[in-house]
Amino acid sequence: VHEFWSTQPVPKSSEEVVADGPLHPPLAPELIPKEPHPLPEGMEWCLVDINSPNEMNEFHDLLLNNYVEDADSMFRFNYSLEFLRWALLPPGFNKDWHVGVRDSATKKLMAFISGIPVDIMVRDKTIRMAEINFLCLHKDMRSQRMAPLLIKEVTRRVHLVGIFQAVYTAGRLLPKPVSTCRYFHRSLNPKKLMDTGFSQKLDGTQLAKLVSSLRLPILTTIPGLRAMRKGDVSQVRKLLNRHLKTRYDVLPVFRTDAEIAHWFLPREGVISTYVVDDPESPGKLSDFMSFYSLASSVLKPAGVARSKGAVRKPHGVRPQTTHATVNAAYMFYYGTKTDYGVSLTEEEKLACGGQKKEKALIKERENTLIGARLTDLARDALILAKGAGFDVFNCLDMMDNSMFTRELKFGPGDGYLRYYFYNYSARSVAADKIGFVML
Ligand code: JJ1
Repeated sequence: VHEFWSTQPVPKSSEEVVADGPLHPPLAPELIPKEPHPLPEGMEWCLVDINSPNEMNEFHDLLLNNYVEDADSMFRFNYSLEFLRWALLPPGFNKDWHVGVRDSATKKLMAFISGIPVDIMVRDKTIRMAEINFLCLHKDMRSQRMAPLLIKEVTRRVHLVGIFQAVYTAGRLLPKPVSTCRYFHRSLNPKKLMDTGFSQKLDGTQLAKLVSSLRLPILTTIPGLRAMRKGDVSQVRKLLNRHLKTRYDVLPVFRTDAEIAHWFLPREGVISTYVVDDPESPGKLSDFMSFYSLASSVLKPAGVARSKGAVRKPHGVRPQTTHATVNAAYMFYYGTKTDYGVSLTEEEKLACGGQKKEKALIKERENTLIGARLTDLARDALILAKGAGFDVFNCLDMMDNSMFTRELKFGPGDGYLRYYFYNYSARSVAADKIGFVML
């Protein structure tokens, strides 16, 4: 069934993975081809220089017209130029992993795939991996079996630097996800979401009710919440690494302050990070949270994508079609110190009658506190996102997000995100144990 994936070091769909580990050992250098895989006649490999405004415009254009869409082709991701620079130029990036394919005759950019280096911890093991993203084929060359060539070529380039594992996500089901996450959405601009077909059509009365139930305060509520600055970097690093390690089974390890500065210092229209600078002890951070900005283009007017045979709505209630994009904020990483120092009284310990029950009770108390704190942080994130003009706030049911989605009126979307490893078979991971966000 999988002409390509059945030849690759990934678990078979049918197999249940029972132990974590590589599927094949590191390749001896002489077994790694020194030259790119051949391409079909008329196509050639290139690098896309992320620092070149011209090449970036070509890359941006390719994605704008050909990248990921929802199941009904009503929306397509619209990554901004600045976002793509942020995503592809982290500390330690490798320019050889920004791989393009051009039409030899016209030199038009027809395909792309990228990798960036990342240290991923899977349960107790930390592994240097390539994080593969932005695989994109021009619509005119779909079903020419090009994706396998791009994947093999980026794999070869990753192998050349002695890395033999990769992590990637896809909306589609491939062999074999280590985890499946669902998208959740919190409407900030219900009228616009309705008009673009992003959310369900409602009549005037229903919409008015919805608008009032979704109303948010103008001001954030957590005392000491402010935008992150350079001086916060090392505290954010410690907060984040600890939060990820104590709560999740799959997580990135942020080894340097430079990485934290890159991924978290605010960049207008790209990444927003807020810290809680404890008013009791100024300069000491107790929490932080972040969200990134990713618009989607509106492809078809709502109502056109109705299933065959559906009755055309009378003109008066036909949706507006004047919005070009839906501006979405996506939950990125957060961290909190809230669970420090939860302890039991002697009385409670006695009542537990054993270490095991004590541990469970402490965990339960920590979770209650963390849930309440994350709900406050996420509510402030919604307020800030609304104030910044976003139409919707998105997240997955990964990390501890399910602790706040219900209370904050997120609803499930129709999209899923599956997490995969290349050359690493890992026992499956529950969505709420995934602590690694892909852009
Ligand atoms: O955005 C998504 N779905 C939206 C729009 C659906 C339009 C019809 N298909 C959605 N809307 C409902 C919102 C509603 C708001 C109020 C509360 C209840 C919900 O469900 C989906 C995610 O749900 N997006 C996609 O499918 C895009 C692709 C996702 C896969 C990404 C793969 C990335 C690969 C590279 O890393």
